[in-house]
Amino acid sequence: MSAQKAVLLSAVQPSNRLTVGNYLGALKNWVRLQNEYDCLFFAVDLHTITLRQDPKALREQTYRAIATYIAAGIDPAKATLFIQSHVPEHAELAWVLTCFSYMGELNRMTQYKDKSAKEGSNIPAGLFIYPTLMASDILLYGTKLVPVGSDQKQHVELTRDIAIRMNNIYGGDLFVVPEPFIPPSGARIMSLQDPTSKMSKSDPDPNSAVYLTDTEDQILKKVKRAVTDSGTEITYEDTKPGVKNLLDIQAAITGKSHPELVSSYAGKMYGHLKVETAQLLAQELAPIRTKTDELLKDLSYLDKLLQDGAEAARSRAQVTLARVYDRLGFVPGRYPRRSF
Ligand code: ATP
Ligand code: LTN
Repeated sequence: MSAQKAVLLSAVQPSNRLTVGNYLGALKNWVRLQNEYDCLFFAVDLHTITLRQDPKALREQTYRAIATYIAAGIDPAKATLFIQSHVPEHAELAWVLTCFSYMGELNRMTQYKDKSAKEGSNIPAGLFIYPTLMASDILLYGTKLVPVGSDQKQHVELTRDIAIRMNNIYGGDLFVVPEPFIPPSGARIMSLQDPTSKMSKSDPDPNSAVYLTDTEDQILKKVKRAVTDSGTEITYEDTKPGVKNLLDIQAAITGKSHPELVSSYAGKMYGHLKVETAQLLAQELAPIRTKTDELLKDLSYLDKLLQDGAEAARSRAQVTLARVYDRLGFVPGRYPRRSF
């Protein structure tokens, strides 16, 4: 970590095992960018309770998420790794930001619209204000870059709006205004069962997603069963979302361009594309799966790492929260009296 490097921050909800969508849209890019930035990566357990979670599963998945970050290539000696609920400043700043966000803008969030539509008449209020907690995660650390999949772009834009709004009232140096980093390929991996909707770890159909815990056999079965399109020719077009999705997965793993991939499949069948995509996935994910399982055998190592991570994160978060409370006019209590 170096003070001169800009801050990069991202997180995943431990609401289930991670999918290859989370990996290609987020994690893989964290690994690519980690050396150029001062990085913080965490598991957002406070976010997961916007929908009901099984406590035992949540605990296991939270450890697993952190272990997966390391297994995927995040260097715990360089990045700060922690669990959101271990740093209470996240919930505290979130309250402030909730008071500076508008019902109308929260109501326009597509993730809220999608998730609340599945909840019937009892929609948890947390689901509605969820983006202000995410804004808090980001603004607490003076974050410049937020690498996420394209579904999260809207939340990062809302974070920018809230930051700019508060900077205009309380001084331009209150918050650093962050930017999203959306990868050129892999930003939106689609469900294997419905290639018109996003692959999601909370999809109840396990065949819709490749999980990072899946074995080579399971990956092959799922990808072979993936819904493709009518026709036989392998082209990269919106009218063939199933084929397009498999090509996207390949592009995100190999770094090859879509035209390059399409031309390599000239005269070949969908079956070829499926088997080769499955093989690429299996190759990429096997070492991550093995390393994750290894790390999960030693929870005391992870606990120590997470405790250090939370301490490091807290001392940074407190500086921001103290500044915000001071600018708002709160009487200093917990934090020493100082003039910001
Ligand atoms: P849930 O189903 O619980 O909402 P999710 O699978 O959508 O979960 P999140 O925890 O919301 O995952 O997202 C973690 C990160 O992974 C975010 O950066 C998000 O943009 C990215 N991501 C999630 N799904 C995909 C996907 N299908 N393709 C690319 N990136 C994705
Ligand atoms: N809302 C995000 C997860 C998330 C996040 C963040 C991502 C919570 N806080 C801060 C980047 C930066 C999601 O993926 N659903």
